[in-house]
Amino acid sequence: MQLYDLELSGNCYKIRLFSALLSIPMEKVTVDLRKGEHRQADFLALNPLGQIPVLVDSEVVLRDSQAILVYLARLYGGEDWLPSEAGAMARVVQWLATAANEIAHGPAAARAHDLFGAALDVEQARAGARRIIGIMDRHLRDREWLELGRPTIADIACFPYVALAHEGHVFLTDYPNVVAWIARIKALPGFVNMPGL
Ligand SMILES: N[C@@H](CCC(=O)N[C@@H](CS)C(=O)NCC(=O)O)C(=O)O
Repeated sequence: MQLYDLELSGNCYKIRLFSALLSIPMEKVTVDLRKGEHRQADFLALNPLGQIPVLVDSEVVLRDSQAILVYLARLYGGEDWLPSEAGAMARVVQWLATAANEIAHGPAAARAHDLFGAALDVEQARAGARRIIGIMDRHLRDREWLELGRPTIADIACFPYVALAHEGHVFLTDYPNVVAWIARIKALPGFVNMPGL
């Protein structure tokens, strides 16, 4: 299994973290965005969107960190990380959508602006970040994990860009339940770090 990867990418880190937690062997292939390697024809053949991460598992080629988490969770995680029962699965998936929408356009976008110079409305991104992190903080007031009372891929998908929010100048001081949740994820056996965390 190959992961097309970059160390500073929070989306790639979701996959590095999950594969470390489940001890899934993975060969990493670095795609240097600054050199434009994601726009070269051989990479575009894997993902026409020109984005990392991409997972290649023999004939299976997947883009999007949430989709890759789903694949790995169902292949290696049994019923633990993404259960097959309809209600439980949907509760996890609603947070995968949150990671791809509110978190991507909030804290991840603010970080992309401040760290990599992405051209976007950073105040709008920061406002979006505070809104979704506030919603998560209220949700986590009486919960240890986002859903099902245990770690699932909902937590893995939402974790990186919330925990990296300070790199977009969004600080977690007002969100104690999110801070406690981050500490719980960092204490999971097999946890691996990324720069900035
Ligand atoms: N929805 C995708 C987003 C992936 C994404 O935005 N990747 C960034 C790096 S973190 C990228 O490849 N950016 C290069 C570009 O869009 O040109 C996911 O969750 O994997």
